Amino acid sequence: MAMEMPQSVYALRLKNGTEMSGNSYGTVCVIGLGYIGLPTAAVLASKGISVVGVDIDPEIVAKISRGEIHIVEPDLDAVTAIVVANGRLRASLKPEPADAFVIAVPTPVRDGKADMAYVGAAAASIAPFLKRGDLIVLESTSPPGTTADLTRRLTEMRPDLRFPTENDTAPDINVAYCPERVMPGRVLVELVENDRVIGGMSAQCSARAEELYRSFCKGGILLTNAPTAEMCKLAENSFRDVGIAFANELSMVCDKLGINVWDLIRLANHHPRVNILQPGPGVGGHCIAVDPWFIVSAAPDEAILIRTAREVNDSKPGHVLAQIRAAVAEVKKSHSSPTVLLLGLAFKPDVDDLRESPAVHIAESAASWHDCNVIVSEPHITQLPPMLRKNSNIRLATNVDEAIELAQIVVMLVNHRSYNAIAADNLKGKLVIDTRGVWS
Ligand code: SAJ
Repeated sequence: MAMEMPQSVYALRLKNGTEMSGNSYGTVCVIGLGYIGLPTAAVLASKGISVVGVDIDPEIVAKISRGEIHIVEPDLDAVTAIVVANGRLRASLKPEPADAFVIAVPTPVRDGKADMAYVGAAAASIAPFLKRGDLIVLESTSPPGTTADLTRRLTEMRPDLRFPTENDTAPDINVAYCPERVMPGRVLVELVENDRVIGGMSAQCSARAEELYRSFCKGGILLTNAPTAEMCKLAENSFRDVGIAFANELSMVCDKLGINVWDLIRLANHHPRVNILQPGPGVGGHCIAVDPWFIVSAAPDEAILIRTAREVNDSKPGHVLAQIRAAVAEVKKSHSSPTVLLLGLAFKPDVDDLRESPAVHIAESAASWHDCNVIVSEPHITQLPPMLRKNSNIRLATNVDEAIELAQIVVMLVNHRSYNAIAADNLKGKLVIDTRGVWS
């Protein structure tokens, strides 16, 4: 069967696997081959740049070296296979000398604070390979001041090189911050089409970084300083978190008042200046549920709304659990052991990513009650994640229609496209808790 060329590959105008970028970066080393690093490495390689992708996980390195990928992202498999086969992308456990280094490692939040250990380790790993004229770009979501800290640490590790300072306009090494802003599920399209914000440690650093991103980015490239670029990313995700918190709070208010929140939002959004987002079971993923805390920890007395929005969104799974609990109590009046079907585990529709997913949290708590059976449906996985394997009263559905037949309580947690096929008739006589407004 002929391989259909994905749309985003067309968008890259890939010819025979590569298209020469024409800039001064012949080699780029990308540190971290996760949800951002791997697509960035593959897209750079597709522009004819020789890319070494570095990861500390030997399995990831082995997989990419075979031209395969370890994450689910539309079209990334095809692009990676091409650039690995033509030798433009190599995966390695160790960095190598390059003209530019792009750092895309995780910055998890622990106890409300950003854990910058992976960024520190990435800096230490590239320090021995730096030479005059090199560019370093940090893409990991980071608290304001991180790029300056990174520069200070590198200055200590490589005293033989001149790093950028406010007064040094022509340093040996250029350092900039350029946040990733792509949406999982649309990464290849958005990497190429979205605007980018670049904050250099100096104007020269910004200009050098702009040159790199121009090689693949068709969107606008907006130059600023490093702390503004760092804060820009945090502000974008906090803006969305606050918007979702408003929708989630409305849903809880409406539940109390007996008003259909979905009808309400539909009607209110007819106002030309109102655009309320959608309530759900809570906010998940590694970005929106995390990044606002970086602002809160940088300015705890000022970031009141941002903190409250996080708390509202974090409280939503508890609200859904209380609804399920009430439904179980109702069904127990006629069944000794009710069956609850939870539809969806991913953190949002049509992705396989279970990270920080409110649906997982809801499933974990429901399974610990022991007075009901829990069936979980998630079309993107073949076995339950480890935290859901602890209890014997929870299992993964193999067929969603059969699971609906068995259940007295059906909870819509993630509106995956495949659930559109569920016939409304099959839900007759069930207690339905619809956190996404699919049937409401
Ligand atoms: N959600 C709702 N209601 C909505 C929209 C989303 O409950 O109306 C929930 C989703 O179900 C999910 C969570 O919010 O649990 C986050 O999903 P999302 O689709 O809003 O965002 P992410 O986390 O996939 O990607 C975000 C994007 N940021 C913004 O839209 C401002 C993306 O552009 C960023 O690159 C990404 O974070 C990131 O990496 O920071």
